[in-house]
This record gives sequence, C-alpha cells and structure tokens, in this order.
Amino acid sequence: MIVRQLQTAQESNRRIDSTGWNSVRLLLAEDNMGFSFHITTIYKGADFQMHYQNHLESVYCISGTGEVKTLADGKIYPITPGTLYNLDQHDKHVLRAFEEMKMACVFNPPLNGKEVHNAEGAYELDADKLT
Ligand code: 9YT
Repeated sequence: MIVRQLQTAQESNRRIDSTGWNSVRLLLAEDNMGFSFHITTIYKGADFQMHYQNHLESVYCISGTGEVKTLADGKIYPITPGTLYNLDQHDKHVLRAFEEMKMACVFNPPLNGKEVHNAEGAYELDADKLT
C-alpha cells in the first residue's frame, strides 16, 4: 500500500513550480502503478498551450473555472468543478483559467518527476526522477 498526503507532499520536492501553474506529483513512475497522479493548481489568468506528444492525460476539475480549446478543430470546452477532460488523441490544446483551478491529473505513461514543458508544450520521456 502506498499512502501519501497532499499537505505533506506540497512541502517536498514533489511540488514542481512553473509559469502559470504548480503541480504536486503524488504518484510517479517509480511507484509502478502504470500511471502518475498529480494535484495541479492553474493560476488565475493563466493561458498556455500544451501538446503531450508522449503521454495521455486525464484532467478532473476540483475547483475553479476556465476553458480548454483543442487546436485541431477550434472547439472550446468550459471547465467547471466536476469536468473531466481527456487528451486521448495527444490533442494540442490551450488551457485558460478564469479563476484559480485545482485539477487532479493522471498521466500514462507515468511521469518520472521532474518534467517541465519543452518548447512544444510536451514532456520528454527521459526526464529525471525526483531523487
Ligand atoms: C492541466 C495541465 O496539464 N497542467 C500542466 C501540469 C501537469 N498537469 C502536471 O505536470 O502535473
């Protein structure tokens, strides 16, 4: 059994800070679950493009409001608490936060720990572990 607390993890190196967001990576590849699980905070006013070419991601909105736009077709999907969006096509997308959003994120394959977005808004598969 693996048990972790967000309150403890966010004060450790599991919290990754980047422009417009931070993410507390509660489960990682080394846990051998087949996915990673993160609690991500998107700051109010954030507006950035991502393209997870190497990963599938599910994102569940716990709190806050915003929208996600898929660039291939220009569709805009509102995000409110309870919304789950799934990047099942490695969709190139833009995420906007109208107010701070708390998101639960699952990545397959799991992240190693130190991933930050590259120039395309993707995570490399060979990123470093936390330790
Ligand atoms: C929602 C989203 O994709 N935010 C970027 C951070 C990512 N969820 C992560 O690294 O945990």
